[in-house]
Amino acid sequence: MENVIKLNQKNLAEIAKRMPCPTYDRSNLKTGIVHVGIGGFHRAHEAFYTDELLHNESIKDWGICGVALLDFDTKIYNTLKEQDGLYTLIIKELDGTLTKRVIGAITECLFAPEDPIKVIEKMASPEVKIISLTITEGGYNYNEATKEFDFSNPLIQHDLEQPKAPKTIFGYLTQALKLRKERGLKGCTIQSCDNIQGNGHMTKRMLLSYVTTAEPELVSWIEANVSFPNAMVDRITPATSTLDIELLKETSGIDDAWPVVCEPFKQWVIEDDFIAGRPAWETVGAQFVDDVVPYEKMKLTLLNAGHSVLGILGALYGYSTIDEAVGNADISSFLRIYMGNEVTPTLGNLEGVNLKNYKFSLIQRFGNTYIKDQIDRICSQSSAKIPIFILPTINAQLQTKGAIEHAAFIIAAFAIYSVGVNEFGTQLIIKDAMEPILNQKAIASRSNPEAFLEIEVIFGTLKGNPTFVKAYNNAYQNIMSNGIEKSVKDINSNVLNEI
Ligand code: CS2
Repeated sequence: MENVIKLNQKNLAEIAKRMPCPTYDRSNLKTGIVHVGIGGFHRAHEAFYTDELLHNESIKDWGICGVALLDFDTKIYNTLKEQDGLYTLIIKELDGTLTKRVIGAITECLFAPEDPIKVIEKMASPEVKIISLTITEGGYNYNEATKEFDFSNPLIQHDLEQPKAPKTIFGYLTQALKLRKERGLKGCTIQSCDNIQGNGHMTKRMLLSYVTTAEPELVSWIEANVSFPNAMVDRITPATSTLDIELLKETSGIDDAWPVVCEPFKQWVIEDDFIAGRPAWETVGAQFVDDVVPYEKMKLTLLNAGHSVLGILGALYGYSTIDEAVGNADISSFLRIYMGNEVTPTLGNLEGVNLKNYKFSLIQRFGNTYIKDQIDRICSQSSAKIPIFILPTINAQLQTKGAIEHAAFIIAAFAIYSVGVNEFGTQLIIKDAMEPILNQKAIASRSNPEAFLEIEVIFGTLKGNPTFVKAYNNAYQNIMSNGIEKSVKDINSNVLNEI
């Protein structure tokens, strides 16, 4: 398309002739939310819901200040700054059509490494009622082996030594809450939007561990003045590709350096525990419930674990996207058996949820061929994901003597994946904070498969469980001797029950 228009506030009226844009007055919004972690997921989810809400012109208190916490986030910060916080959301419908719109809810952006004090002041500002987080599963600094906050992390040590120039979320929150207390201000809500079971509980426990050491006299103030609602968040948001950027230019004439692509489905189930008030997100589709824990468990152990299954097996088969993996009948059958036989018995009764439909809808969502969700994205940081997505199922099934064969197979496949090359000779891109140890143990597993289970921060006490170890060893040997395709067929053939 000729006459490509750069996305920014100045050009918004012109852009509105080409695609739906915010119709509310962005300059007139107070910042009620500080959000840390302005990656694709936040922009497809919380910022999207908030943008919908802001179209009700009477709502003026809930603009979002996006905070980029890490040096790694420089590019997204620069992009959003240049585009006045605006970006395009491209929803890839199941039939391949694209629904596009400009999202305007992020009205300010801050880059923490450049000016930490500015971020702390913003978090402590009286008009801010919610500090929300998408800092990834690994960002909570939880040690699976000790079940405690990990004080050995050098960044945490840095924050304890230099509290006014923190690097971690815990350092920032502590300083901001301290300021609120000293200034006699009200507390606020800290709202996790990450894929963690009991994400609010986890945030509170990890923050209080840090504060107990860093600022012990702040602990009771936090307990009385800060709330930490649990929430289940859901929308598949693959990494944006250069093709997405080019296509947006060609089809809509919009030059957006970093649009976000996502699936049509979205879900947000939140506990209604917002000590300083909250946006009426229920008017735009969020659900407020008293206890979100069962919903979280369902989503983490079916959707996110399902992703990991497809990602790890898919990589060993040589696929590069999730729809390719689920499109393979044997992998899809493996996933259905895992969900039906191993995960479902651990979920108990989920009131109001049709679990069968939920599982079917997941297979359909994974199969959206337009999303092209990258296996590399799904497999990245698996060392932080597996303990949350898959281990709870294994542990619960071991306790009730339920089936664990497919789960053990996934862990064996993960060990084989972590060598970094599949049986067809394709190099696997392993993006993982624990990559060196994963690789070292994966190589040691070639002669002694159990070596991989020695990574306690991922697998906890699993290596001491003979039932699990036996199933794991069988799966490992089977994959190594017969190849991934035949061993998946074999393990499926022993089970009838799917979904
Ligand atoms: C994925 C999630 O990162 C992952 O492994 O499972 O990003 C997933 O796409 C979202 O949680 C969907 O809500």
